[in-house]
Amino acid sequence: MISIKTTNTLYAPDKVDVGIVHIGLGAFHRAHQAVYIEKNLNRHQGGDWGICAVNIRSNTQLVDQLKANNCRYHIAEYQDSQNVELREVNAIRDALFAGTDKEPLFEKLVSPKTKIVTLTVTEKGYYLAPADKTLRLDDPSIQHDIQNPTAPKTAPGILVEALYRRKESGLPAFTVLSCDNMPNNGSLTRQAVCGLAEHRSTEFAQWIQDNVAFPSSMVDRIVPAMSDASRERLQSELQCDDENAVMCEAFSQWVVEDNFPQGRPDWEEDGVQMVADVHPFETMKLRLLNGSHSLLAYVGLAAKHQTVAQAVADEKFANLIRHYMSVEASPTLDLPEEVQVQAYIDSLISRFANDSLQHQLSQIAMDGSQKIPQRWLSGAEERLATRSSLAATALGVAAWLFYVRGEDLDGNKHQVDDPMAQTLSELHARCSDPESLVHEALKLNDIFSNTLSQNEAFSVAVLSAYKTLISSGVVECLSFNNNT
Ligand code: CS2
Repeated sequence: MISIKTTNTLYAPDKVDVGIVHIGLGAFHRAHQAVYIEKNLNRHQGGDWGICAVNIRSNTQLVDQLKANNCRYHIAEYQDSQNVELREVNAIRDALFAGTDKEPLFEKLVSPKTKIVTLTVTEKGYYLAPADKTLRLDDPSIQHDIQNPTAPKTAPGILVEALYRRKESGLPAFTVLSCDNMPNNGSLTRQAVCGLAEHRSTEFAQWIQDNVAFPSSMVDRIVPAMSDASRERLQSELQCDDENAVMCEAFSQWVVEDNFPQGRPDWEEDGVQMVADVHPFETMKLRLLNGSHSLLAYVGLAAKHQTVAQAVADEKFANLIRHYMSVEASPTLDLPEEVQVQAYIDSLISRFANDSLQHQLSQIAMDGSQKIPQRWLSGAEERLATRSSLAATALGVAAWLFYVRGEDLDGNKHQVDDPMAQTLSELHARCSDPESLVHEALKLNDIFSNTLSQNEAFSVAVLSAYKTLISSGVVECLSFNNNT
């Protein structure tokens, strides 16, 4: 018998003011930041930290559906398949699709009431080169925003124009809070925004440097993309008839650098960890959780697993990520004493095993070129500097390289969803033998740093894993000893 706990909104939504504009209205935002704000509004029985959530590229439909429901929706938080909390959320007070006409969005961004702008635009939405994190001036959208600064397309371009208008109106800047999976996401956002603002004027870029706070944050909650099957399940299992509902795990964590000159919700009362330095938490989460996710995705898909839970139920895969986390990734982390890394690893394995979530490996496999540098490669550099083994990481890189070929070992084709998909497909077309393929791939300096590209031990390890993978199959690649 499934146990369902129901939590309802305790405030009058229509009386809540908007103090936060969020760019990137997807399932993650609805299940993570919006839930923290919901708890805050519940505790205060209202207030002025409601959210205006915006999409700038896709998903008009979600915006329309939300608005049709006065932005009310539900979150189903699955502890496991038998224990669920069904939460009503009204924290999003307005939703916008800012496609070609961005003026309604600028109206919100320039409102004196807007104190914070939060972002979940994914790694590629910052237009920073994955390896060295410089602004991608060669990208057509960035070029567009340089040529048309008052009608920008990208998130950094929108922030630049909004900050420009605020400055011109004599309004204080808002605080920009990135909630994407990148190390030092605050500094990186600053880099993207200031890099673009430089093209407007050096003086304005300096004004941003001096006046805008870009705190970093680490966000964590496993929120698979919703599908028809998950919607049907919510309907039949929880009688939740809400087309905007989101299903996720019960666990949630948010670690935020406490730097909000224009004020902020008293998030610490809602379980948010407000800290001076997010970096150790972010690196741990990226290398352990996200690093394991990507490993399960590319290696797991090669073995025809579909979901994270399915992959970790396979002992060989549980062993692979245990080895990767304990032997290869943990030694690269510089953690505060109180963090128990082994307990964190154990908790990750049990979160991955939550089979209610049906978290598709193909979803995690998206945008690999943007994800693997911070998940695997910066740790790999540290391992190589101390001549330490990195067989699981190298297997990950080999399996990723195999995945971006767009065809599995049996000749079945799949779509490669990645901003570098074309480059990667051309690479496969050009290099038919593993030696030249690995050699050329590691020269892609958008992904691999010079240090990695030139490291002999790294290319030997990736090549050896790649050859085993294509000649003998995945299982042959999976004999790891966790004590080495
Ligand atoms: C995942 C993340 O899709 C992915 O790349 O690794 O979305 C992951 O589920 C979240 O970061 C968990 O907090």
